Amino acid sequence: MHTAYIALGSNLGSSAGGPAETLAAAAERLGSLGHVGARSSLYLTEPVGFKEQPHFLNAVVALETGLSPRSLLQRLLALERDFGRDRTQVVAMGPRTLDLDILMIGDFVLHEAGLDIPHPRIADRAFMLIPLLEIAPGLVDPRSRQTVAALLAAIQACKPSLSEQVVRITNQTWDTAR
Ligand code: PH2
Ligand code: MG
Ligand code: MG
Repeated sequence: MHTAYIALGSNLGSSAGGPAETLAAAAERLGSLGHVGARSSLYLTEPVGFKEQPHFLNAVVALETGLSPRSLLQRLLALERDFGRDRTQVVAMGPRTLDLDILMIGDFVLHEAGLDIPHPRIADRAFMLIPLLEIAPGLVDPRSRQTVAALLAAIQACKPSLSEQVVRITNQTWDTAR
């Protein structure tokens, strides 16, 4: 068994409803891949990369799973498709109904086709680090060997406006399922 940390993101509605309902339904479906443990709060976040798109909702959940990294990835991609993710018309970094990214899984460090673990951009992305810090404050990134708190402090040092870009929100649908 490994503990995987999965980042959830959405800025378009799906069959489940708006982004908040989509993330809540997706978190529930993650239960079919293992045991969902801690769930972060929901965060309203400024789009990173491609700016001309709606704000995102982001969160991170811990998943205890016996799946291998590759199997977990396949299952996450299938879940994304179930929530209407369309990878045929991709704007890089563009809007999506559901994005499920493996941030870390156990102590794996992998650089394989389509499977880069820990997430290759985690150290630049406050929308991943802030919710991850909330649920796993002592976690160490096995690639950089830095704590999540140290990675976040490094971003904060050059981007003091970060707290405006990643805002914790309350949402009944998400919070009642936590
Ligand atoms: N995902 C991206 C690109 N940009 N920005 C925010 N705020 N949240 C995301 O989840 C996100 C993004 C590509 O996966
Ligand atoms: Mg993704
Ligand atoms: Mg992503």
